[in-house]
Amino acid sequence: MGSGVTPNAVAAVDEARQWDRLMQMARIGAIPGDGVNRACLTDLDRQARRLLIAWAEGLGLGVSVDALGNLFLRHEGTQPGLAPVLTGSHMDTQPNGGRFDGIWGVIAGLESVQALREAGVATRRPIEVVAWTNEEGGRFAPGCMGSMAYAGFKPADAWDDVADTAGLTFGEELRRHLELEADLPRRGLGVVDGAPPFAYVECHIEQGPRLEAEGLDIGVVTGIQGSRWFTVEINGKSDHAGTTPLRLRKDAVQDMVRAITALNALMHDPEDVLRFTVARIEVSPNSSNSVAERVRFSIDFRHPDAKVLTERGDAIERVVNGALTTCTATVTERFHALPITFDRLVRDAVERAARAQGLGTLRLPSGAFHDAQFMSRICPTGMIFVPSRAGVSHHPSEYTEPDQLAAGARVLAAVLADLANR
Ligand code: HGY
Ligand code: MN
Ligand code: MN
Repeated sequence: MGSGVTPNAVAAVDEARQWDRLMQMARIGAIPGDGVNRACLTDLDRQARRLLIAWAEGLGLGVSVDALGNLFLRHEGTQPGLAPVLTGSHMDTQPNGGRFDGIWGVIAGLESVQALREAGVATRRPIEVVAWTNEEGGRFAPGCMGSMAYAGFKPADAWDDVADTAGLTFGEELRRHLELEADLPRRGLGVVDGAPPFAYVECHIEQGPRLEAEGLDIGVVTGIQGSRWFTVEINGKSDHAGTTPLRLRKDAVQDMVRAITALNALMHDPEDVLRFTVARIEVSPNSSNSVAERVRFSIDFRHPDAKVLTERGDAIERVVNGALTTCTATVTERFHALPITFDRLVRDAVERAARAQGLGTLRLPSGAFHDAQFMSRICPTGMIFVPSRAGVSHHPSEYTEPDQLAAGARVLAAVLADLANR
């Protein structure tokens, strides 16, 4: 494709329009401190999706939903039968989340497609903007359910029995969600029902400090580190806190402390590359004067080296059981995403587009996981990062400047025009 049209599309990206859409989305589930709490498959999630659909329909994009609730907005190509280029991210947030994680990737996709259409840039391939279901895994663990199912990594019903803290299951909530969106055209599920896309490119905030620290504009993401999630359930016996001698207790909380202490030793890394987090703990009966009979705690373990991820992750169950003194434990793996390296095709297209626009680029891996981790199994995939203020994310103070977000969308517009004309 001649480079003559791409500058028009790049110029057609509208910073104020993109920012206004992001701020409208941020009002759906707004929490104090400029944060957002918008869990997947909730009324807030559906409200945000309806707003996005209204914008897309206003542009003449085709709207459809698949069996996992993944939402697609299609810009038709001059050769509709060709495999499309996909771009997008997720709309669900952490419970104490920010205004940009995920949702910017979806809004940037819409903005870039709108810019291409306004600039009259025809593309051979269709372009589809996608909003993946449940990337965060906050309400229903694990994350990336929509993209994992789309990429054939797990069967569509793999998580039907996963329950949220209210006892509602993912399967029930997904069925209800699809009924409430029954007016939207349905489509098959990714590679389960059809061919893979030609390529996938995802815009996302960096969620780290490097672009800001180095004064650079665009992260050319080289890959994503591996992640493994586990749930550890420890079972003991409830007793009266005032009358039961400690030597007779089966105290699940005390054994949890021993297990986490032993896991900290297993996960010790003087180079501080390894990431080990326990952040969700449920105690039963959760009463200050009854000895705990059961606890459940989460493990989020990450590392860029598959060997470390495998060896230390596989040791978790042995280390937990070795630490217990009076209780028993069950260790269940919930999520297993190996480290991935992005394909050169998309990575180089991102770097070329950013440099052509005079933007400073940095090649870097992602510490956060993304839907792109699973899309990279089925098609050439890459990501575009923009700076995060102080590297903060998964917090209401998450922030990226309007002009930084516009620069990311301009790179995306050029990359989409490039890939969709190959
Ligand atoms: O947890 C993650 O890495 C992503 O931000 N959901
Ligand atoms: Mn995200
Ligand atoms: Mn996130």
